[in-house]
Amino acid sequence: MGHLRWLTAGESHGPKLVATVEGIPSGLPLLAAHVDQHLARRQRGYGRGGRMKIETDRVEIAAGVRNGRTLGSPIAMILENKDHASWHGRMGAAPFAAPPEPLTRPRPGHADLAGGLKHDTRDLRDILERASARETAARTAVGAVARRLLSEVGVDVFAHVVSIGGVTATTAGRSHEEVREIARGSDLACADPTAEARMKEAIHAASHAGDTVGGVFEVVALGVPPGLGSHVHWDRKLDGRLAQALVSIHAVKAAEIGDGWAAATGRGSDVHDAIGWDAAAHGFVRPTNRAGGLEGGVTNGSPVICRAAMKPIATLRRALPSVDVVTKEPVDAAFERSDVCAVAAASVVGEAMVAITLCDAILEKFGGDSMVELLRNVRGYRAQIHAY
Ligand code: EPS
Repeated sequence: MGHLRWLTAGESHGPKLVATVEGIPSGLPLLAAHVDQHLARRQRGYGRGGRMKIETDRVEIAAGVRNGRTLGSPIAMILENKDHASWHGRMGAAPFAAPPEPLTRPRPGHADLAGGLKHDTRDLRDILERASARETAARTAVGAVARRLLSEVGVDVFAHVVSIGGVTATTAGRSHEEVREIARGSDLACADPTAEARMKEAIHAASHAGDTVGGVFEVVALGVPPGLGSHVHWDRKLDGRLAQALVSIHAVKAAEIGDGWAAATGRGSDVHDAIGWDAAAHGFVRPTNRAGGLEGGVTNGSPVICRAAMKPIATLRRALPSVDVVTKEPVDAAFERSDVCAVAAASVVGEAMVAITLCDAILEKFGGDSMVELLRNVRGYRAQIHAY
């Protein structure tokens, strides 16, 4: 809803990625290390491509922070693309000395053809450079700022991989905290070690076949106060905002909240979460959380749970049939270094997008120009809820 405003700029092999974040109150402790830890997590994962060996993403906080604390002014963050060094003469703002070879063989599933048609370019590099998932490094940096604010409010966001290449993990019987800890230690951000081993086999087999695999990840937010979002208008409902945030991630084709698609098949009595009252704690309790923490577009105090489905990456070594956009002849789609599977990385980006969306909803509800003011408002509201 625009209480937290942010934009990224940057091409995959351009000199730098840039992110600007506006709306964070003053007085939030923020160090480059807070951002770098999540940038490093995004670069991990079995099945990543050669790019991850070249880049070790580190943020430079160029504005909006003084002496380790936010100023309330726009925060500017810069990430260097180390790989840019090998793209001189092909990427960069200055006119090229000689025209580089244009990329004319669009990859089915990538933005190449649709973007080429839209922007009237026959060098599809003009499109793919920005469409690349490299941009998610900048989103991860923005998400890290949002996470810092959320942690002051007592909200923790984590993700884990639910399936890859048709192999599904089971987390039944595990607490959210256990899932978070096991996933944090896994190469695939997966909380089921048996499934993780089979997922690696699926990635390995796809790699051998020159192919790619997708999957599903789940993002969980703990400690979310009830009452974020709104029931009154389509664009203020938090479930819709979360879905938009998740589907905007590269290669994500679907998102669900709570039981999502499965909720469409059961009866109402199977789907809805009963309401109880805990007299000792003086609070409402929900023995189940099929709604994923959202009812009517508003958080209900249960953990917020969303899932996103990522299609297999569109850059295949065993290239798919395509058409040269200049000659109109049938060709193999272009292949450049890529990932075989980036679902674990996407789960970190999913954490970032959910954190950004929740941070926006928190700023919308509690406002405040300083963290002191914001946290006072949060405390007052929590006391009000307790007295309800
Ligand atoms: C990525 C950087 C990209 C790709 C990948 C993700 O770098 P490069 O194109 O130089 O290898 O590895 O992007 C895609 C798979 C894609 O389809 O755009 C990253 O930083 O995550």
